Amino acid sequence: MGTTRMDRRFFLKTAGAAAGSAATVQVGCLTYFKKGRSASADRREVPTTCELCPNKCSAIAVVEGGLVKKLNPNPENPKSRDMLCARGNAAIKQVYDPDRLKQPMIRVGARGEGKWKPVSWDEAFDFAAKKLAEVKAKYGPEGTLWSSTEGFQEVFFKNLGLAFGSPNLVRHPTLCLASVNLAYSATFGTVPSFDLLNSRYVIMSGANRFESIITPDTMDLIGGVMERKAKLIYLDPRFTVTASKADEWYPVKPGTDLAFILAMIHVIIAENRHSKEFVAAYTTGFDQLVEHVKQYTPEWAERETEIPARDIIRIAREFSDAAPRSLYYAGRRSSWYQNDFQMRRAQAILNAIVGNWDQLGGMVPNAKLPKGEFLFMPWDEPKAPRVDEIDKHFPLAAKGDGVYLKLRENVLSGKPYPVKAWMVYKQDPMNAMPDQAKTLKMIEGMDFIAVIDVQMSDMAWYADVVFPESVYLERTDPVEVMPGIWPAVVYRQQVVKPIHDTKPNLEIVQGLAKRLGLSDYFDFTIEQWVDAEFKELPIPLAAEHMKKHGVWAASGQPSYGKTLTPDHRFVTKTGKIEIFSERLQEAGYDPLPVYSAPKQPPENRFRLILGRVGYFTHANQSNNVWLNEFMKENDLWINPKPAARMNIKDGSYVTVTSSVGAVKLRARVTEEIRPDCVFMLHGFGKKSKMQSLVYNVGASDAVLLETAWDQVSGNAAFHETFVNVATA
Ligand SMILES: Nc1nc2c(c(=O)[nH]1)N[C@H]1C(S)=C(S)[C@@H](COP(=O)(O)OP(=O)(O)OC[C@H]3O[C@@H](n4cnc5c(=O)[nH]c(N)nc54)[C@H](O)[C@@H]3O)O[C@H]1N2
Ligand SMILES: Nc1nc2c(c(=O)[nH]1)N[C@H]1C(S)=C(S)[C@@H](COP(=O)(O)OP(=O)(O)OC[C@H]3O[C@@H](n4cnc5c(=O)[nH]c(N)nc54)[C@H](O)[C@@H]3O)O[C@H]1N2
Ligand code: SF4
Ligand SMILES: [Mo]
Repeated sequence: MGTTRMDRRFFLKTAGAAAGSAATVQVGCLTYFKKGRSASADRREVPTTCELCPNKCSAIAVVEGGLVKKLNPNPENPKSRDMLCARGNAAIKQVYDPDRLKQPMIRVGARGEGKWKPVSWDEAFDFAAKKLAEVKAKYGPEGTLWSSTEGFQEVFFKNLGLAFGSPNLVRHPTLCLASVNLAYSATFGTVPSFDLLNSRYVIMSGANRFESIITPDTMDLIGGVMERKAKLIYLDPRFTVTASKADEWYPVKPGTDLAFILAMIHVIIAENRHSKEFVAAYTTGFDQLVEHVKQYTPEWAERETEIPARDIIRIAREFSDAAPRSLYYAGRRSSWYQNDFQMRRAQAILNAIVGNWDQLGGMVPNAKLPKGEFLFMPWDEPKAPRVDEIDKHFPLAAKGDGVYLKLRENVLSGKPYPVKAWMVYKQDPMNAMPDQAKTLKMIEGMDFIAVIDVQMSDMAWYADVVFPESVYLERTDPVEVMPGIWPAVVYRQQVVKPIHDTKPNLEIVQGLAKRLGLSDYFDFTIEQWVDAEFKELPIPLAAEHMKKHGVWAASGQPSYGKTLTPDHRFVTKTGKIEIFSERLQEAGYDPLPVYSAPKQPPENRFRLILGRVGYFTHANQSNNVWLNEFMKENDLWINPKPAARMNIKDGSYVTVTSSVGAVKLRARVTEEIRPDCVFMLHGFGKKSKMQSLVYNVGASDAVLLETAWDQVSGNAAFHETFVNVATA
């Protein structure tokens, strides 16, 4: 499909006079509730797209008397497969949250003191624009940092940063999945999906799919594993819900999964179980791999991983027997260890040599559906290089996302140049980055901080101005393509009008752009934008369809094997699947995954590991009144053996200390974790008093985590921190 340049004339032609902005209606919360109770007759069902986590499931909102009464799953989306999770349901409480941000606010006390002055939008915009202009005059546009996490309106925020002239946009991937993405791209030239619905043998390193929900993987696993069509082998130092559903659970020694995978490759090659035809036709570097893995015997791996050699051998045999309908699943959050990239590379190689690429029940390259794409009016390339020096330190990393932790180091040191303003959209670096004290130092060094959020996050709590965004049920957002084995296009339309003095992100960006002389870049309404996107969808009456259904998916079933033709070139240097990677070698990295043992905690110290539960997303929903019912306070999982040694009782308070911080938590003494590590959940111990349910309740893992990153991708290494635990 073609690309459409967006300008005013184009809109006049295609969209005419669009409907007025969503944010003009402001109704007091109380009046609104009252109205809702007396007028239940006007029931409407509005298809939309959930925004409570990155999955973007299709939902149908039931509105009665102007109030969102219920959210139902939308069966038409093949990615969300007629599912709406607990968080998705609780989005209602995001709208009617008494703690939510209700109007723009400017800080009046010291940063973090919590003294705020409610202001008009004009005042807030004028203030921010003046501060940004001051920083630009003093330090250049590169003196401003633009941080954001995925979201359908993120594009507007990023483009404001670019139009302003800053090279310093930084996104969440290097706190999340940068190493796994880079590892699969380095091997296959792309990041595939995993066909869990049709797989018969699945191995997962830590990917906790029954709690850390990824669509459609979670539902497909439930379909496959729970109905016993597939065998699930699960490695995790913790007994998670996924472990409880698996056929076999191995409490692997943390940081040693790479040894397990290399030993599996060793067995498969030694027993001649790899797919000779596939390897010959589609890969390069297999001969080097044969030599390389000779050293990695199952007996050696048993000593590293504490998984018995006989199990490693059996699993390798079962895995290759089940191929191509077998998978070593990639996992999503790969912000684990400093060699994470190589661990994920080894998985990719293992998958490749059994020939499960582009196969039913194997890995499948993502399909995409076309939609209109807009070119913004061009801006000048930024003159300064990125402050994180990504080209120098991480030549293979995704340039547009930046490298978050290296960026923080450089901003703190003022080298290569000072960065003095921090713009934040839909992100909470106070909790998403390790070492909160260091993030606070970075905050202290800023001349100006603005945050766009729906609630008073800890980051917002330290800002100078807070812009309240309307929550997703109050917004219309750009149309989004969801790539996958069975791709879809989804649409988020406004369900109810904003109930407070909030605006969608586009209008916040426009308010700032106007005052920064950048209006021309954002000279459109969201309705115009969306209409123009609909025009490129290859379906009849696309706008009507999307408004009525909220989703469009290709008809028929997914097809496999499109890339398995003699003339297919993978997007790699050699055009083949790269087992041995010259590109890595040229960049100074190991061209094949080399094992190095993780450092071990000294006696009486523990490795801190992280993860999720099904009912919160990251650090951002523990204050949701429905979800908070599931868990009021986070705790520290600790094994009974060390707990007994230290006289720690279940439910008693302990002090947890790392080299960068200390917190107090209740102990949960449980066999469900190995004795050498402890676990805590994300999202508690908030500093923001406007998260009243979790302010100062429990603790934030970010206080304890030390700064470390994966060498190749720059992805944060969150599982490299050792802590002391003592009775409080
Ligand atoms: N300590 C620690 N750090 C981590 C992780 C961890 O487990 N522990 N996990 C890592 C991972 S995997 C990821 S992906 C990142 C995620 O890191 P973040 O992107 O920071 O994660 P969230 O907490 O989901 O969201 C941040 C903010 O977005 C706001 N928000 C939600 N919806 C909207 C909206 O519609 N509009 C606007 N403007 N704001 C909205 C929320 O209120 C919240 O304050 O964190 C990483 N960092
Ligand atoms: N409910 C819910 N669902 C979510 C999210 C959410 O916040 N809440 N966030 C979404 C996002 S952005 C992401 S990135 C994904 C994250 O989902 P996943 O990729 O599944 O990652 P986590 O659940 O953070 O951590 C996985 C597990 O790794 C284990 N682990 C720690 N160290 C090791 C080790 O050395 N080896 C092995 N084998 N296991 C280890 C931990 O105990 C933990 O159970 O979830 C997504 N889905
Ligand atoms: S998994 Fe849950 S929170 Fe995430 S988009 Fe789907 S329904 Fe919403
Ligand atoms: Mo993530």
